[in-house]
Amino acid sequence: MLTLYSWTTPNGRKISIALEEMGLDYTAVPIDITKGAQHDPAFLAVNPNHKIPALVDETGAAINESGAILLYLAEKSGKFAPAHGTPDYWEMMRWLMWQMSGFGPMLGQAHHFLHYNPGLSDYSEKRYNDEAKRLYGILNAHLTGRDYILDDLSICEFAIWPWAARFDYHKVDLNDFPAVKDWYLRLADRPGFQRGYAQPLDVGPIPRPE
Ligand SMILES: N[C@@H](CCC(=O)N[C@@H](CS)C(=O)NCC(=O)O)C(=O)O
Repeated sequence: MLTLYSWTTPNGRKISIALEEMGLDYTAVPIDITKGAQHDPAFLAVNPNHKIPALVDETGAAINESGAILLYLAEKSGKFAPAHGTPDYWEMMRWLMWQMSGFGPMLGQAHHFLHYNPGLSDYSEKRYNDEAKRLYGILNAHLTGRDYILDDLSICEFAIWPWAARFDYHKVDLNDFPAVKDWYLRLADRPGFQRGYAQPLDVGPIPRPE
């Protein structure tokens, strides 16, 4: 049994989507970061970094950092990752690191300035919206003519898709990135993505671009 500590955010949904698609048994424990639950001593015993997601396996593993959790789950399930050390494995790692260092932190900054604190800094709004669009351009070029980031569905989708689901927060029109839009909507129709999106709480349907 696995215990996922999470909230209704992109980094949390990465893991619940992965767990659903992998068919692994888990319990989702809500950590309401809007009320400061990430600072509770009981949660800090699981993740001293004060952030969701965190995963505890009954085998004794306790992991934080969503990229590390995805790699752990791919290894545990034997699914959604190419064989270790192959060129495809490193292609997967390249996209996972791209998400963890760019298409996550930069979009998070865009959310801070464009969605949660609009009007505070024109400079910052432009800087992070421009960077969000640059990153979508990279993803769009890669996905043009392909169904998935790798040859098949992989943990790269679990890492990247939940951030694209916040397109409204970073003020990106998916119609400007047609290959990303097709990929996004195809994944949004998967029952595993829908179940994972609704964890640890169901806050409404997956957003769809007009
Ligand atoms: N690099 C971390 C980032 C985790 C993260 O930023 N989590 C956010 C929610 S998406 C959080 O817990 N924020 C609460 C806070 O910063 O106090 C990961 O990928 O797991």
